[in-house]
Amino acid sequence: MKQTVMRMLLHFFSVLFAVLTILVLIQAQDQSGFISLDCGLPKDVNYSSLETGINYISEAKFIDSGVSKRIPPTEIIVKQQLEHVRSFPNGVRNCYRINVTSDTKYLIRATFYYGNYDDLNDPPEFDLHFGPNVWDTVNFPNASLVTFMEIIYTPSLDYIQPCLVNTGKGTPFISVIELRTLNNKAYVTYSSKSIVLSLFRRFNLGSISDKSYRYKDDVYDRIWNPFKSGFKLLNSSNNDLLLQNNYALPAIVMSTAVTSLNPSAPLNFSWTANNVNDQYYLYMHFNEVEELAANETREFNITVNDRFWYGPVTSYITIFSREPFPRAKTYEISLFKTDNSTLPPIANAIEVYKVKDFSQSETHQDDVDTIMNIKNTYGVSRNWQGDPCVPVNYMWEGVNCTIDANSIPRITSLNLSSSGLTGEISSSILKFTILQYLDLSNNSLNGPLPDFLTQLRSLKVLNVGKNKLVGLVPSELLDRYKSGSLSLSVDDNPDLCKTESCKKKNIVVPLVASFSALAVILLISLGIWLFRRQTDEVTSPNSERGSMKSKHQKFTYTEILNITDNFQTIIGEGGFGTVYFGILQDQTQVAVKMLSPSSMQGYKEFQSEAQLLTIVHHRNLVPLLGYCDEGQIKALIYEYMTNGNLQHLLGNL
Ligand SMILES: *[C@@H]1O[C@H](CO)[C@@H](O)[C@H](O)[C@H]1NC(C)=O
Ligand SMILES: *[C@@H]1O[C@H](CO)[C@@H](O)[C@H](O)[C@H]1NC(C)=O
Ligand SMILES: *[C@@H]1O[C@H](CO)[C@@H](O)[C@H](O)[C@H]1NC(C)=O
Ligand SMILES: *[C@@H]1O[C@H](CO)[C@@H](O)[C@H](O)[C@H]1NC(C)=O
Ligand SMILES: *[C@@H]1O[C@H](CO)[C@@H](O)[C@H](O)[C@H]1NC(C)=O
Ligand SMILES: *[C@@H]1O[C@H](CO)[C@@H](O)[C@H](O)[C@H]1NC(C)=O
Ligand SMILES: *[C@@H]1O[C@H](CO)[C@@H](O)[C@H](O)[C@H]1NC(C)=O
Ligand SMILES: *[C@@H]1O[C@H](CO)[C@@H](O)[C@H](O)[C@H]1NC(C)=O
Ligand SMILES: *[C@@H]1O[C@H](CO)[C@@H](O)[C@H](O)[C@H]1NC(C)=O
Ligand SMILES: *[C@@H]1O[C@H](CO)[C@@H](O)[C@H](O)[C@H]1NC(C)=O
Ligand SMILES: CC(=O)N[C@H]1CO[C@H](CO)[C@@H](O)[C@@H]1O
Repeated sequence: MKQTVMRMLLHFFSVLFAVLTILVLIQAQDQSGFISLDCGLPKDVNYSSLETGINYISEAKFIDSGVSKRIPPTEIIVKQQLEHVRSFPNGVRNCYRINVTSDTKYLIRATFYYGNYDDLNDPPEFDLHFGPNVWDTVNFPNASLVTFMEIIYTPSLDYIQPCLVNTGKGTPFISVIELRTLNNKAYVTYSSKSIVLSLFRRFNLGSISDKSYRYKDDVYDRIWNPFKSGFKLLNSSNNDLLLQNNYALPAIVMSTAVTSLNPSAPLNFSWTANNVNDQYYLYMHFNEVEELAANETREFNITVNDRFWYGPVTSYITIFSREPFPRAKTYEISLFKTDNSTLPPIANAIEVYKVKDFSQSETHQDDVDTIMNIKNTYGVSRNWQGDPCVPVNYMWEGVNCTIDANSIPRITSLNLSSSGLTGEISSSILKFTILQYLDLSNNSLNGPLPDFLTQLRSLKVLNVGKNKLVGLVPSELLDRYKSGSLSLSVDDNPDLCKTESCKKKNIVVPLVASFSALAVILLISLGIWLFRRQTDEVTSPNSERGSMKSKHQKFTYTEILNITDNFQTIIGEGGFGTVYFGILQDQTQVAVKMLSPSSMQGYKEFQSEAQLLTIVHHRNLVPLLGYCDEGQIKALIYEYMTNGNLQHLLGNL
């Protein structure tokens, strides 16, 4: 009895365990919060990496410049996502714009593999910016190596703009951009200003294999490289006991550890700063990998450059800095066994981050949205990418900015002179609440000079000269001009008036214009009528067919099938399709040119030929009797001339 209950319980728990395992696996498959861009991959292409199962997509929709290039097949390509690059031969700064969720912590990784894609055998050096801030310099000490940069960053806006900047040392390019949302409670820094952490070192300590682990072992797709030299390795036989914290560390990484070769000596790690002004944050991850007997304990304290940092460490835990360490040339981390401990210290994983100064704020989002709106509305074809105002030396052409009281850049000046603008003046300009200077001169803007411009209270200069604006200049703008608070230029707009009296005069002009237009139309109609009468006489010996023509200009596909007797007789093969013999209901013999659907050029010609030939008839043209335009089916129906010029018919289409 007892045994059956036990067995049932065991069964229940094994089922529960299996379900939990499946749930864990399902969770591990989840790529929500991942954005994985394979740069240079042809537009709309996507694939799942064989190595990791990560779904990579083309980044073409996130950037409107650069060219797609492929690593030559002679190079060794270790990973599929490194096969293409996007290269930026034009423009000094080229930027991606990637939508993100603001106030969410992201791990953002940019990867570069040169692979001699440009056949120059000379890897370039260039800068990587992050919006208005400098992220890093990308260089390749060894052309065959993959370089990557990784930051942990919490965007305050709902987009990020990684930029590649040409510094005169070769053409910038990029291979992969990856974004992964992290737990907001992990990698917390207790600092007043929001700090960006840039990856310096990340190691899987005591790994028994030479593999790097990432997704799916790591739900956040951090890359853990093996590190084992100089230590004694420890690996656990049961990973099931792995506890989890906000860092969601991979079990495979936490199941191995290192300890010092001499059990009584401290366990030491060290690194040398690239630059003594750099500041570092350290994250150490611990997990017991041995089964301790009742009389055994493991306990240790940690010092950094001989200063007490944390202790005693006793169990599964992540230890991290709340503040960056005091600046130093080298950093020496030592794990000391406490007096009570019977076992030496261990460590399973270590991460070191360098502080990045991303303190330059991005331009006010309203201003950015407005200028993007204007760029799209008018199709402005300038190299407007990345942040419009900052860094100052990359400020957009035609834009001037100021830094407001909250250190946020704002747009104060917009010069779109001679930019081929058409259409009316867009009211979205009003969202530039502190605009002082607006130059829209020498374009083809039409419509009125709108009243709403008076709402731009800070406006000091308004130049709309050399356009096609009509109507009256708003009186408030004129008042401001007269009082000297606004420099206003409205010259060279033939139909724009400064006074009411001028407006009355203007009403006459459109009237005259419409009268003359009417006259022209009448004249043209008369001409066509005369012309058609003449040509009809030539091409239509009997008036009956003339009337049939105008009635049956458009044929249906079913009619075509009837006319050609299901495409019974081929009379020729033209460049853009086949010509069939057919007979109309009135026994007129016709040639039916079927346009092959693949031929786009053919389709354009089809349209113009159909339009032209149904209107104009001429003795030197084969008379067109009609056409068919039903979806994919395009056909032209000509009069069939037994002694006529078949070559002409074929060559025409
Ligand atoms: C990947 O491509 C397929 C079609 O090839 C498409 O249906 C799918 O939506 C694409 N996936 C993504 C994430 O773009
Ligand atoms: C990004 O977001 C903006 C505004 O929310 C939207 O207009 C745009 O289409 C998005 N871009 C992409 C590539 O999804
Ligand atoms: C570059 O790296 C590869 C692979 O690690 C190595 O074989 C090669 O010798 C290196 N070349 C140079 C110039 O360091
Ligand atoms: C480890 O560091 C401590 C102090 O930081 C030092 O005394 C000791 O010699 C170091 N041990 C090794 C093996 O480097
Ligand atoms: C713990 O106990 C075992 C026997 O139970 C003994 O062999 C071992 O030396 C003890 N270890 C320590 C550190 O006391
Ligand atoms: C470890 O740190 C504790 C304080 O947390 C201290 O009392 C103890 O003396 C330290 N032990 C060693 C060996 O440094
Ligand atoms: C060390 O062991 C002694 C006696 O077993 C105990 O009183 C003391 O609290 C322990 N110290 C620590 C830091 O655990
Ligand atoms: C921007 O400001 C600079 C310096 O004040 C000035 O030289 C330049 O003409 C301004 N550009 C525009 C478009 O207003
Ligand atoms: C405005 O742009 C035009 C054309 O690009 C340029 O000629 C003019 O100097 C600019 N105005 C100012 C104030 O910079
Ligand atoms: C006006 O714009 C045209 C092109 O849009 C340009 O060729 C011309 O030089 C411009 N005139 C002035 C005065 O800037
Ligand atoms: C403590 C422990 O389990 N060590 C093992 C770690 O893995 C290596 C290689 O698989 C074994 O040789 C060790 O015995």
